[in-house]
Amino acid sequence: MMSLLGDYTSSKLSVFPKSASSFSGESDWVFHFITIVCVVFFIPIAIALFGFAWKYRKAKGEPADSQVDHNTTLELVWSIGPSFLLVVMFYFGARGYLDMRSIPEGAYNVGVDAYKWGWGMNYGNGVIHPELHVVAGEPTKLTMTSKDVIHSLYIPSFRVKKDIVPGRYNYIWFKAMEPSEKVMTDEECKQLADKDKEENLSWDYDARQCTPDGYNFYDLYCAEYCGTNHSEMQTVVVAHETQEELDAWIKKYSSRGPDESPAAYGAKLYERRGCKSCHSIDGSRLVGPSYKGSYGTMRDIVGGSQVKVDENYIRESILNPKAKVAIEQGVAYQPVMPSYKGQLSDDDIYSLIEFIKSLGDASAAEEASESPAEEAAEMASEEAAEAASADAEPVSVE
Ligand code: HEC
Ligand SMILES: [Cu+2]
Repeated sequence: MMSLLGDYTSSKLSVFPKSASSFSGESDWVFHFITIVCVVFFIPIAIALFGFAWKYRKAKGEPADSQVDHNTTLELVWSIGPSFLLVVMFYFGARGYLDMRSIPEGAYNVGVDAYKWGWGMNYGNGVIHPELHVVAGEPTKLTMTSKDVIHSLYIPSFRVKKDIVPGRYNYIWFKAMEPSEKVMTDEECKQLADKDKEENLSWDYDARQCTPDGYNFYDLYCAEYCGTNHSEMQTVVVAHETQEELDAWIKKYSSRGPDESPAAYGAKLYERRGCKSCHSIDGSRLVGPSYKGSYGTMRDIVGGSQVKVDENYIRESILNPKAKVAIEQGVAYQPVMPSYKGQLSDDDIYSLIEFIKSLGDASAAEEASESPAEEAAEMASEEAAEAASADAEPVSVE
């Protein structure tokens, strides 16, 4: 479960989260102005309504008499007077809207990929991470697409919200005004992350109120109901002080470290790239099958045949999930997994496969019990099968 609320002000009186973008001052001002005007008109009108109803009431049974009369001056005053207020509201509303619609030249561009149920922020060069990182004081433009249904990106403290519609690009821009603070040292973060790993937990943004890199954050939500786990479609925004700091952060996530094992990096991708929201590693059935102990087993697929969960099947499942749709205990899964074609490098896929293997490998146990002769025979037939499948269907990643 996730709930963020990293950006609410400590003041108990404040209705809104922190005002943290170049839009939020004016947006709040217009909102308060309209609210106050409405209240100022509503109260005297309501009082007059009840007052006159009381004053001119008739006793029961008495016939109503017609009172067709009017006061031209009075009617002109209460019609023309408030229309000036409407023009003022329109002016400020339209000005704010146009400002939000015109993206400044040279804005820092981040791609946003929304899917059921998570976010992939694309920083270019294959770096995709669920957190949105930007530079404070500089305009940022988000180019947003959806893999499946309509989502909506909403950053309350920046006062920006925009629907993300499948099949087209939608844009949004903002300028974060206040950099996020580094509230935890790298050392502390590492200790917590190691502890999480031991206990098989993921980073708790809510309890710690900071990111795994130690920054406090602004909340980012999906604001368009998009299915079962819509309420968990949340992530965080971090505003860095300088472009250099942001670049350093991006670099940190750019690829597998030189000493990092593929399985360990695969575990990170599993969290970062959203596999986690649909696949468990403890055997429980979520939206998709659990990875636990699945490697090397036989999987029933829609259409009536079976397939061995091996490197090729996993790779195909990641690049073209609808090619073979899994069935478990007689119940087929909904084919809702998005394709990761062009989004994961070969090394990423390799790392994910090694990660899945590390969660239990049925074929390793099986092989160990086989006699050398059997093993040789199997290897020969496997090679033949591999050669055949390579001819039939080359899998490409761009
Ligand atoms: C929106 C939910 C969703 C997300 C996100 C998702 N998957 Fe899936 N995945 C499924 C479903 C549902 C199936 C079963 C249906 C099918 O085979 O298409 C599946 C099947 C698979 C399979 C075949 C598993 C088996 O045992 O038969 C693999 C492997 C897989 N996914 C890997 C991944 C990886 C790796 C990621 C992240 C990079 C990922 N999935 C992200 C929903 C998801
Ligand atoms: Cu959504």
